[in-house]
Order: sequence, then C-alpha cells, then structure tokens
Amino acid sequence: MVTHDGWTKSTCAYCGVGCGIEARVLGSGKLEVRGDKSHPANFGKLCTKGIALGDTVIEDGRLLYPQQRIAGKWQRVAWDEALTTVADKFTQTIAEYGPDSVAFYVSGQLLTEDYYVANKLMKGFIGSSNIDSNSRLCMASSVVGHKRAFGMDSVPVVYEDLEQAEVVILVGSNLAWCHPVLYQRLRVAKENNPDLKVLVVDPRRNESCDIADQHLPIHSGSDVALFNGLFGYLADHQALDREFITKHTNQFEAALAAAQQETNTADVTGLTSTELDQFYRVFAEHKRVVTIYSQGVNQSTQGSDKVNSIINCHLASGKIGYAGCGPFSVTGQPNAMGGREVGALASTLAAHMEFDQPQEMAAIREFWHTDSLASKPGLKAVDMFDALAVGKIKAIWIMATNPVVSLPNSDKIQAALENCQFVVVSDCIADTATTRCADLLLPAQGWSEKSGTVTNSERRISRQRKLLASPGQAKPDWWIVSQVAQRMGFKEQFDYHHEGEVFREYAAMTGLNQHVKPRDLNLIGLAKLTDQEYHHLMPQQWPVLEYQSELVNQRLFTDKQFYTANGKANFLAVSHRMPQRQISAQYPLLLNTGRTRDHWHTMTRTGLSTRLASFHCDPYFMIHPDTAQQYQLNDGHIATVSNQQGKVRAKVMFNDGMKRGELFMPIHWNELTAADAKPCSLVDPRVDAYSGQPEFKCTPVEIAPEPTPNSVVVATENPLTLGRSDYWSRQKIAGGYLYYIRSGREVAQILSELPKQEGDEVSYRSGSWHFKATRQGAKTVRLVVVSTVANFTSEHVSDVAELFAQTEEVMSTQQRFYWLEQRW
Ligand SMILES: Nc1nc2c(c(=O)[nH]1)N[C@H]1C(S)=C(S)[C@@H](COP(=O)(O)OP(=O)(O)OC[C@H]3O[C@@H](n4cnc5c(=O)[nH]c(N)nc54)[C@H](O)[C@@H]3O)O[C@H]1N2
Ligand SMILES: Nc1nc2c(c(=O)[nH]1)N[C@H]1C(S)=C(S)[C@@H](COP(=O)(O)OP(=O)(O)OC[C@H]3O[C@@H](n4cnc5c(=O)[nH]c(N)nc54)[C@H](O)[C@@H]3O)O[C@H]1N2
Ligand code: SF4
Ligand SMILES: [Mo]
Repeated sequence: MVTHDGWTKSTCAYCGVGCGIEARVLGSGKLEVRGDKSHPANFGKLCTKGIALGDTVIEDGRLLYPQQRIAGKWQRVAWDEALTTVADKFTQTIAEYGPDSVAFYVSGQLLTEDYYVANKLMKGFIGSSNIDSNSRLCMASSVVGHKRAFGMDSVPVVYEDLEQAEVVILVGSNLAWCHPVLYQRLRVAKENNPDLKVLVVDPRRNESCDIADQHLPIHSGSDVALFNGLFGYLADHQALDREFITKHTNQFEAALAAAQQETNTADVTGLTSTELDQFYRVFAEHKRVVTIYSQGVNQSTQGSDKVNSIINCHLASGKIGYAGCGPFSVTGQPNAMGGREVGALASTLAAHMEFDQPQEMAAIREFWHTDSLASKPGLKAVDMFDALAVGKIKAIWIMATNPVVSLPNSDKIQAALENCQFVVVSDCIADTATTRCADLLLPAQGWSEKSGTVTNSERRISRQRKLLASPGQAKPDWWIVSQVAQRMGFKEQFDYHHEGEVFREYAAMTGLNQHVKPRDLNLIGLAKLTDQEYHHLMPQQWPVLEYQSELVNQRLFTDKQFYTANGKANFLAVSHRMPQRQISAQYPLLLNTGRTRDHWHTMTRTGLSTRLASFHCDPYFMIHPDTAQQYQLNDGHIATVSNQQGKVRAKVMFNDGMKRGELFMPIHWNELTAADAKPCSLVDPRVDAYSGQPEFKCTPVEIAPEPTPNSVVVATENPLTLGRSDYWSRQKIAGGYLYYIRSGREVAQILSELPKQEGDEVSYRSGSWHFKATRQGAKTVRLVVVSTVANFTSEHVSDVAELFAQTEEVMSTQQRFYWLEQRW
C-alpha cells in the first residue's frame, strides 16, 4: 500500500542504505516523516538525518525559476527560452567543435530515470561519452575491483548477511556516522549474539569503534599490504579453500606469489605482529565473514588494488556466495547504484554493456534507434575538468552535484568553470559554490517533489514518491533533459510524458544483457509495468526476472558462477605501493577528510535544519592532543592548515583516537557556510590509474595556530555576505542564521564592516560583554553579541540562538540582556 491514513511511502534522500520512509503533510503544511516498518533496508528505523527530513523541505534559498546571466546580471527567463538556449548552445558547439567538446557532469543524487535519459542523450545521440558522475569520487574503485574479479560490477551480499555473519570487518568505513541504520542493525546483531566479532581497519579510531572487538590503526594507504599479509597467512595456515580455488577461480598462483612478496607487513602497516596475528586468525577461523569497505579503500591512488586485495582473501577462503559472508562495498549516495546500473559513467556504455563488445554496441544501437552511438569511453571527472580548464570542453551541464566544493583543487575547478564558454547548472538551491559559476540555472525538483526510483547498497530498487508540490517552476531532471534533447532534434526518442515510461524503457534495456552476455543486472520483470504498477512498486532486488510481490533476499554467486569468459572469478596480483604524496619537513602532517554525523556533503540540505546544525556547528580538525601540543594548538581555538595548493581555517578539536601526526577534517563546510573551510582547496587531483578516483584521504599539510582573541556572534534573519579576513562560520537557527566570527582584528572594525540592517537599535554593555539588538516592531531581526574575553562556547552560541527567536511580546530586549548577563 503506497498511501494509508494519509501516509505515503517513499525513500530517504540521503545515504546508500536506502531506508524506507512514510510521510504525511500536516495541517500546518509541515512534512512529518517516520520510518517504514515494512521496508527491508531499515524495518522502521531512521537516523538523525532521516528523522530531520521534514525540516529540510523549506523554500529558503530555493532556485525557483530558470535564470540566465546576461551582461553579468541574473535575469529570469521562461522555461521554453531556457531549454532552447541550452539546446542551441550545445548544438552549435557540437557542430563547430565536434561531440567531445561538450560534457555532462551528473550525480548519484539523480533518480535512475534522470540518469537514464542523460546517458541516452550524451552517448546515444550526441555521440560522445563525456558524461561522468560524482560517483567517480565515490564508487569508481569498487566498480573496477568488481569488474576485474567478477567480470561484472555486482555487489554479492545482502543486508541480512550482517546479522548472519560471525565476523564483520569495517575497512575505511565509518558506518556509525555514514550508514547509521546499517550500523544500528550491526549493533543489535552483536547485542543478540555477543560472539559476533566486529573489527575496524582505519588510521583513526572512528566512531564505529564503539562496538569493535579490535581496532587496527593502520598507516594511511597501507590496506593492500594488510590484505596481502592476510592472503599469505591463509596459505601458511591451511586456511585456503582449495576446492573453491580450483573449480571456481583463475590466476590464483600469481596472486598468491605477489601477496607473498610482501614480507614486512608490520612495518608498512604500522601494526604489531600480535595485532596482525589476532586479525588474521579471526578471519581464517570463521566461515561467515563480511568485509564492508568504503571511502578509506576507494578514495586512494591504489583504490582499485585495495578492493581486489580484499576480494582476493574472500576468494582464497571461498567466503562468497552463501549467507553471512562476502566482500561488501557500501554505496554512499542514495542512487550511486542506479547510476552504475544505467551506465552514466564515462568508462562504461549502458546497462552494464561495454564499448569493447561489438555485439553489445549493436544491440544498443538498435534498441535506441540511433546511428550516432559513442564508440569509446569519455573523460572521467578529473580529466573532464582538466579539459574544461584548457578549453577543450566548451559547454558543460552540471546536474545535482557541487564540484567547486567536492572535486580536488577547488580553485582550479572554479577557474575552469569561470573560463568555460557555457555552464548550465541544474540544482534545487539558488546560491551554491557551483551555481555562482553558471551562465544558466535550471530549477530542479528536490526530494519530496520528484518521483522515480533509486537503488541501494544491496541492489534494492525503491520508489521515491512525490509528497509535496514543487515551489516556483521547479521541474524533474528527466523532464529537463528530455526537453533539451527534443529541441536538439531528437523528438521521437525523448518523447517521455511520465517517469514510469523512462523506467520501463530502462528495464527493457537491461534485458538485452540476456542476449548478448548474461549478467545479474536484469530487470526484465519490470519492463512491462503499467503506470499503476509503477506507482505502487514495492522494493525489488535485482536481478528481477519476475515482479517480486514478496520481499526477497537474493545473494549473488550462490551457484559459484561468475561473469568472466570461463565463468570463474579472477584473483588479481596486487602489490602495496606507498601513497604518492609523502609528508616532508615543510608539510609534516597528513590530512584525512570525510564526514560528520549530521551533515550531508556541501550542506545545501542538512544546512537548513536547526536540529542537524546543532551537532557540529563549525568546521573542525580532529587532532591528537600530543600533536596539538607540538604545534602550540589549543582545543577550540582556530588554526590554519595549508600546503602549496591552498589554505583552510577551522576549529581545533582534540581527539585521542587520532594517530599522532594526522588530521581529520569534514568535507561539508564551504564558502557559503564558513570563511576558508573546504578541504578540497588542499587536496591535489591525483587519481587511481584504473578507476580515476581521486586520493582524498592523505594530503601532506602544515598547521599553525591563528590568534583570534576577539569574538562576535551575530544572529540574523537574512544571510550575511562576509569577507575572508576573519574566521567565520554560519549555522541555521530558528528564524534565521547564526554567524560566529573570530578575529585578531579590533571588534569595532569587525562591527563597522557588517552589512547594514534596517531597524531600531538597542544596545547594552556589561563587563566584557556587549549586546546589541536591531528590531523591526516586535521582531528582532539582528542580535549581535561581542566578547572581549576569548571564546564563546557552544552553550553561549545556543543561548544567543534561543534569545533571537523570542519576540518582544514574550521577552523584551532588556530582559533578554539581563537573562544573558545572569547566565554568563
Ligand atoms: N552523515 C553522512 N553520511 C553520509 C554522507 C555524508 O555526507 N554525511 N555521505 C555519503 C557518501 S556519498 C559516502 S561515499 C559515504 C562515505 O562513507 P565512509 O567511507 O564511511 O566515510 P568517510 O568519512 O569518507 O571515510 C571513512 C573512513 O576512512 C578512513 N580512512 C582514511 N584513509 C584510510 C586508509 O588509508 N585506509 C583505511 N582502511 N581507512 C582510511 C577515514 O579515517 C574514515 O574514518 O557516506 C555516505 N553517508
Ligand atoms: N576532500 C574530500 N572530497 C570529497 C569526498 C571526501 O571524502 N573528501 N567525498 C567525495 C564523495 S564520495 C562524494 S559522493 C562527493 C559529494 O559531493 P557533491 O555531489 O558535490 O555534494 P552535494 O552537496 O551532495 O551536491 C549535490 C547538489 O545537488 C543538489 N541537488 C539535490 N537534489 C537534487 C536533484 O534532485 N536534482 C538536482 N538537479 N540537484 C539536486 C544539491 O542542492 C547540491 O547542490 O564529494 C566528494 N568529495
Ligand atoms: S541511514 Fe541513510 S538512508 Fe537511512 S535514514 Fe539515515 S541517511 Fe537516510
Ligand atoms: Mo560518495
């Protein structure tokens, strides 16, 4: 049942766990959200981000109309004009410079239907493969690892395997913060079965270690050495599954020989031989082992080899294809999987079919009725922006991603976009670091407005359903792309009226696999859904040969048949290589980057929730107290981290789980929410040679304290534009935004530079505090609090937020001041 008592089923907007939700619109217009008890990903559970979904569907900051930059100024344009402009610019550029002079940069936050149409237009009709996705930054190394080992990009396990395992290993995954509902399932499984062992492999003691039996704090980038050591151990301790190896694998000897070359595992990984032995023994002695891995593995110049080093160990011990075991790459974005399925990556063709297979190319040509099918792979994300920087790509369309924040070397990305002749951005939000570089902005429907499908980490396809009307003139991404395609002359092939039509076509296309090369990606059972059936679609886990009216849990490779030429899985000979960038006397610290619990990427959505903003309100570096002391850094003070490429400022956060000599910084803050807080300003664009995935997790840097004795807190109804001379960060509070400014400059100077605010001003002073309110009638529109004594604590900041939300009827400005004076 899709709708019951006013509740409509849909899927969470955020991570790859893909939790089912139920939502209803309250009389107040607010969206109430709860977990869907019948959804097999979460059985009713939600994490903090899922619970707060209703807070983020507000109109604040939305991009409401198509806009074009004309003579440096944004002007509203009609949809028809905007779509025609995109079609004309792309058509002209292709006519003049050829199909490879244009590009699409897309995202795992698009729906499968959006993704399918964008891929069809670029590869099928423009005739270029210059369509890549931000999944390149996220899953590309796993895709390569799967293809090399299994002959296909398939995730073998299902979530249930976590509950059935005897051992779960987390490698470079902070499941507790990044896939919280899956982590909860693991935690409960461990409570129910105290024998279930959880092992964490991560340079820092991350939050998932709370339930771990062993934490292996390996040196950054040394995973291949660790798993090659395990492979050698399995061979030395009669823990190989000889029968499985002989019957179902290729290239075992070569891979084992390469692994055995690795003799100094302890030195390379920084682990003691006791720690290694303990870890290896647990893996060898248990039959049901799941190895979950994520960005600590993928985002590395050896990402693909790291993946294969893990898969090698599972193959060597036959730990694949039955309950409670297998290698498990957990996906980041809600539809990272959908993008991989559809084929919207520059390195693959469509629906898991490939460029190097003439039969597959012919099948697609016929299926799409096209003569212009691209014939070779296109540019991967980092190369695509390099081509943009040198003017080879002259028009780009960016959909549902914010590359000025999320790609390495932010300044270069920004400059490349600013120099490009024509930049189109489809987004839900008007002002982002990337929309600032656009020539044309197209308003897209966001989560709760759009409708279609997403696939989660366990290959489960779920519906996202429309819950609310779209604000302004926002449109679905699939519609926008189809309309442009029609205007480029491909009317018939893109004449879609409903997302269900796109889905059916895509499902039918996966069926081609049956004829050209059997693959697990087969949704043929969904190719003939009626509109009604699509509307009511229950979660389906691929392969879907027949519509699944009951929930199923299908592991892959239970028959031990893989998708290689001889049906056997491939071992891969891999060797550890040191990360390309090493610390030096000048840059003696290693910067690791990742995620915090309550924010999502560049904060365009989680940044709208007061609840979510309160968990971590400022950008920070985690650092071991001993390292901090070495660099004269105090907890809570501001520090500058820099290298040859850029500079970042953030708060120092002591954390004794950090390795000495390393820093960890979250990726969320950027020019919209802080002064200089983008870690990608520091990360240089080195990539894995096979996957093209950047190395985001080990950048040599230096650190120095930044003296900021003066603090100003400003609560304000409207966002402020602040310069970069002072450190500042912004967070959402009830009724507006709160800015926290820290500076070495005089307070009077900082205040004199704040943007002017209309209204009546009232001001009070007491000791070291200065309090100034600006009112418009009963409403306070700005509240400024100044301290001449060092730091505001987070309690001070939340007091200011609380007082800002009061009206004069509830508490006069003077009462508010007294309240603060007494409390502080
Ligand atoms: N709250 C929240 N959740 C999210 C997201 C979000 O933005 N916020 N984003 C989603 C997305 S798109 C993704 S891709 C996932 C990412 O999910 P995760 O991969 O779990 O998250 P990260 O924090 O990027 O990195 C994981 C860990 O890798 C470790 N690491 C760094 N270098 C190495 C190494 O060399 N070896 C090993 N073994 N470990 C290393 C880091 O210390 C870190 O703890 O999260 C998803 N979920
Ligand atoms: N240093 C460092 N950098 C990293 C990483 C790291 O660990 N360290 N991780 C990388 C990874 S794994 C990822 S996945 C990326 C994520 O990085 P991004 O993809 O750049 O981050 P988001 O903030 O998710 O950007 C999504 C954008 O799409 C918009 N949007 C949301 N929904 C829709 C929609 O339906 N349609 C359209 N058209 N727009 C929409 C949002 O408003 C937002 O502007 O960051 C990567 N960058
Ligand atoms: S675990 Fe992921 S999918 Fe589930 S509620 Fe949290 S963010 Fe949403
Ligand atoms: Mo990601």
